[in-house]
Amino acid sequence: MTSPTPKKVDITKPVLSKNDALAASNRARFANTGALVLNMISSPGSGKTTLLESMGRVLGGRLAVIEGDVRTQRDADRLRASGIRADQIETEGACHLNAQRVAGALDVMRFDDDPTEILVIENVGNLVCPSSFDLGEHMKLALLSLPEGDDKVLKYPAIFGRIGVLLVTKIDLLPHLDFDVDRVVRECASLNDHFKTFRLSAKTGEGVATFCDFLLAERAKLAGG
Ligand SMILES: Nc1nc2c(ncn2[C@@H]2O[C@H](COP(=O)(O)OP(=O)(O)OP(=O)(O)O)[C@@H](O)[C@H]2O)c(=O)[nH]1
Ligand SMILES: [Mg+2]
Repeated sequence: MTSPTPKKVDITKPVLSKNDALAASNRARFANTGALVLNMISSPGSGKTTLLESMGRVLGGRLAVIEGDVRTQRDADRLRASGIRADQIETEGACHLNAQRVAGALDVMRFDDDPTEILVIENVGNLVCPSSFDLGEHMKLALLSLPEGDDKVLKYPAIFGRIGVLLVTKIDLLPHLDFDVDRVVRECASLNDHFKTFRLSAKTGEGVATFCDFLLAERAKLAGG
């Protein structure tokens, strides 16, 4: 007697559909306040928090941040020390944020009554897991920093295929590293036909104001302006 062929059950499906429902509820909250919301994704250490500190110098009180890390409040502490409204989610082991944890952070921040114009959700440092989880954001953006190497886009197609913005960061290091920015943009364009690229340095501030202007213009479009 032959044993029946085992049926494949995709256990990620119910998790993702529950997440999608909660993401839709977050999206409705974002629509109510008119804030532009970004899901910021990259490898650990590529410069997400440093860029947010630099953006805070340009955007002032228009910027708020939800931080995601496996452990510690370090990133939110850094941002608050530079005067940016921030709340920290500690995932206690999970390699990505989910819509439910973001909803909790929105409550803590009293986001619905808040004047935030740009809300950035800094995801857990990881180029794989965060790409599958909708948080209700308007746009995913990925950082790729020069020290990581210019071959990464095609190795991590799920995220680079879904982004609205590609930030090539730590551009101040270009004279010291072999990094072909055009290759990165070309390979991203082979996966994605709707992203914009910015080259910037959070350290020198190069490109940061231009990027912030773009975000404010995107927010104005949401408001029909
Ligand atoms: N040269 C240079 N260094 C940078 C730049 N941005 C960040 N760094 C450095 O990169 C390191 C990591 O920066 P973080 O901002 O903590 O990186 P992160 O992506 O937030 O890291 P995780 O939250 O751990 O994922 C720090 O030592 C920063 O000083 C930059 O534009 N140029
Ligand atoms: Mg960080």
